[in-house]
Amino acid sequence: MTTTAPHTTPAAGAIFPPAFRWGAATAAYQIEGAANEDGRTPSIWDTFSRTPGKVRNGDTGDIAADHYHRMRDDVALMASLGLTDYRFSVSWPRVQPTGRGPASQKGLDFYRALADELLFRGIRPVLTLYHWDLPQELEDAGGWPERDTAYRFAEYAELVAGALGDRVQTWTTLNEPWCAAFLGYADGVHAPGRTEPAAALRAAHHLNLGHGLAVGVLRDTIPTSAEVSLTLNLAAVRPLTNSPADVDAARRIDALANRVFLDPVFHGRYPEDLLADTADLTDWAFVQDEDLRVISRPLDSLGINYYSPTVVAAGSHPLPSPWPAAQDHVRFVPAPGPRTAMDWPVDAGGLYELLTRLRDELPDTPVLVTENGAAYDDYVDPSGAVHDPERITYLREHLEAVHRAMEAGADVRGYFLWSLLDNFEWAYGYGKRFGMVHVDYASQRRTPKDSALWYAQVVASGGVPRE
Ligand code: IFM
Repeated sequence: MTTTAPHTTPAAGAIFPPAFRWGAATAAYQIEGAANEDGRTPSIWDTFSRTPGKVRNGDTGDIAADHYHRMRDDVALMASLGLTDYRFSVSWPRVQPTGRGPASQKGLDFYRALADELLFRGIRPVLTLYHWDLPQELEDAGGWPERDTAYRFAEYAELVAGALGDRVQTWTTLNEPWCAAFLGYADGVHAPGRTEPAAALRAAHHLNLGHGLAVGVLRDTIPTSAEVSLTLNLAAVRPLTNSPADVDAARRIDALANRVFLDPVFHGRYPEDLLADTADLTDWAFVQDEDLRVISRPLDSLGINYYSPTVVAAGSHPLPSPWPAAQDHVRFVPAPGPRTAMDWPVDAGGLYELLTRLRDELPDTPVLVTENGAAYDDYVDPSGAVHDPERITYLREHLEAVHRAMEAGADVRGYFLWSLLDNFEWAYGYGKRFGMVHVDYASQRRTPKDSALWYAQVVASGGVPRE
């Protein structure tokens, strides 16, 4: 494999600070495979993907990109691309089968070996504790709508922190709790596939509580120099017009997508308008004394994942919906612009908007862009290459937006491309390819796409070359 990038200096273009972190991201269920090995038990995604009609083509994560068996080669691939950081998630049912009790030594050994391999190659491990693979037994006991799940999560965090605290410097509690709560429990398009809007609000709170409890455990277990973080997929919400009704629709979605996490985590309160908007579904009595103090334990950074903006107007949308109590108030409007294979609009302005919003609202919190990228219908051509010019354009525009936001004062410390490898894209199965490295699932052959070679050049030169 020849992926080593030449050391070039970007001719003018966007030049990032020397300490900027250049990474790629993955998640356990999406790449590991080995679903039934070494004591791993089923997660909600194993169950969901086996439920007919839930995942395109009946795809499952049983084999995925077989990373569990190819980890060392995959880390070598990262090194050949020059990555400074690698963001991965730990599979809860692999390290604590069934979600309770002692750790599986084999499970922990895998992640210790991964961290060691990364460190050996000079790549910083960035560990996420929860990227949606709740042990099925915990869902059988009620899942995230149950308060006990937050305590189980803290117990699991302690096991992982005890085993990897000496190797991993950056810790993220949750990835995209919005998806876990609202796609999983209100919309039902993600595991566990429930369509219970009130339960989704409980789930959001218990994810927040689990996060806060885990922050406490991490602070007590890992070195004080370690960085503790949380990753949110904040929505860049735009009203279609400036009419009061459209602006109010945007306010509702901002509360349900953004402030339901940002406010308790950074300000120790739930937004009043969110409580009012959802009053017909719940009185929020599940928020107990002390919860908000736990949830708002200080963080060292915030991760944000961004793909495309969200445009809304006054109106309605059908049920089931991931937006509890908003179906009679909000209409979702397709944003203009070119589309990715997900049919998501390409609009880097949304990333700039989010980063400058965080600059203003959380001026003391450094930010990592922990996911950004695009799916396209990539294939290996007869010469063995994968040409993906649209992805290069997408990455260029978004990196330039990050750079513009930094010039405008946003404290952005790193960028993680989603994703290192093509992988299991949840309900879309293997039909959507987000990787900068193509995976042929039959042979498990990895082929760096043109975008990987381009990104390697960006990393090597510390900036985005002029087009
Ligand atoms: O693949 C997902 C990832 O697991 C979470 N963030 C969005 C990505 C693309 O949909």
